[in-house]
Amino acid sequence: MIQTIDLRGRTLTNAELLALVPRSPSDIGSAQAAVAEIIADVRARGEDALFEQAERFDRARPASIRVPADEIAAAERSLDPRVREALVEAIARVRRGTAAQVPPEVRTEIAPGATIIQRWRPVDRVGLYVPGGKAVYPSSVVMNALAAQGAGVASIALASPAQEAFGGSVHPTILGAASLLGIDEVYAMGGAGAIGALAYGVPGIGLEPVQVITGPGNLFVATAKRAVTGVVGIDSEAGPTEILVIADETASPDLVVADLISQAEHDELAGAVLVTPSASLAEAVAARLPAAVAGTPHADRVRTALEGAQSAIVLVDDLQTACRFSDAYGPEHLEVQTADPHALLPQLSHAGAIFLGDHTPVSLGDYAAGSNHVLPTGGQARFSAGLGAYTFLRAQQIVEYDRAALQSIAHHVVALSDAEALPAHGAAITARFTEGEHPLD
Ligand code: HSO
Ligand code: ZN
Repeated sequence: MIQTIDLRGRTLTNAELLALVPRSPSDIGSAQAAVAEIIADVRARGEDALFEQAERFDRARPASIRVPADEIAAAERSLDPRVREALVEAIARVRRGTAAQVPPEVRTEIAPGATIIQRWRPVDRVGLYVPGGKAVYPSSVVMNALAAQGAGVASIALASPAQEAFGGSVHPTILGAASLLGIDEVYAMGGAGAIGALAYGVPGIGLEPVQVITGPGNLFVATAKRAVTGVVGIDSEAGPTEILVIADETASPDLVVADLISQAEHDELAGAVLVTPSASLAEAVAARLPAAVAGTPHADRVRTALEGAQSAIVLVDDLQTACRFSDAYGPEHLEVQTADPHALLPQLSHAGAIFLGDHTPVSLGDYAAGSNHVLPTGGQARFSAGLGAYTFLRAQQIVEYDRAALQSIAHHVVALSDAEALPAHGAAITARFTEGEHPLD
């Protein structure tokens, strides 16, 4: 049911490893033209375009695009008490984890009388996108909102597709989670149109443009986020979820099977990869997968994901090669189930999040570990981080020199400004001193 890639006995360069990584290509380019049209329509016709798009793409007729505040509050009261309690606990844990992500202000004395302060400022307003497709993810509301709130973002707008099953409004569990997080600005809009509306604003309904848009979504959402980048900042272009497990002979095949299936459950395109030097573990996992898949509620989806080109059991010579393979892949989620998981950490650089040991499955992180579950997919972990308070923060340097400090560096600035044929730069320095104390004397 799952392909095996046998790399044993082969010495591979990083480029060769990369070529062997089981992953389906992203086809973000394919939706560009359609997405540009959808966004242009929202900019031109505002709410009317959003109503039309809700009908066309979500087969839903929202009574209004902005969800009324009393509906959001009512949704919180109607939350299943078990779900409410779990959300409250998840919120508390992720809030604590997020607080640790805010870097402190640092003051550096470069020379006597010369200081630079580096401080971190949040953006003013952000847009959170919560998908409404195959599954409803109140946990994603928690992850996105807390990262922004932890950064100190003052204004949050949430967008989620209109759902016909709920009178054309946003799914009540999403609304309930939003209310628990103190979010009262919610819009029943989805897909590329929603991203355009957040980026450019919709004056007719009082939707002010945001500065950063985050959150997962389908191909159209990812394409739209790319299209508005530059107008706003984005977290990353979220693709199908993926899990890579590095395991040795000490790992439990049943736990590995359970964890691979857990993420394959998201999507037919989800990727699940086991990398191991243990032939017996590989065999045991391959042997147990079919029955375990058959017994899982979303068996068809899981089977498609595991049979796809993006999933594999990869046999390697040793754990060191397993780490090299993982770094070449750059997984969204990396689990390490080995005798000494900590020993591998120095060799693991490119992963959205790393889950260590037998008792830290990815699904814990999906909901309630205290970490964030919005993580870079498709190899983006090689150059970007998961969502955190820092996603909404900008570093800012505050520079202050006193007179003596400026005087002592002045001749160097003048020399460099002369070298660049920008003498007015130097003149702005010398203008601050009288002839007798001329900095070049
Ligand atoms: N594993 C998903 C997040 C999620 N799982 C939400 C369950 N609900 C992407 O990291
Ligand atoms: Zn998940």
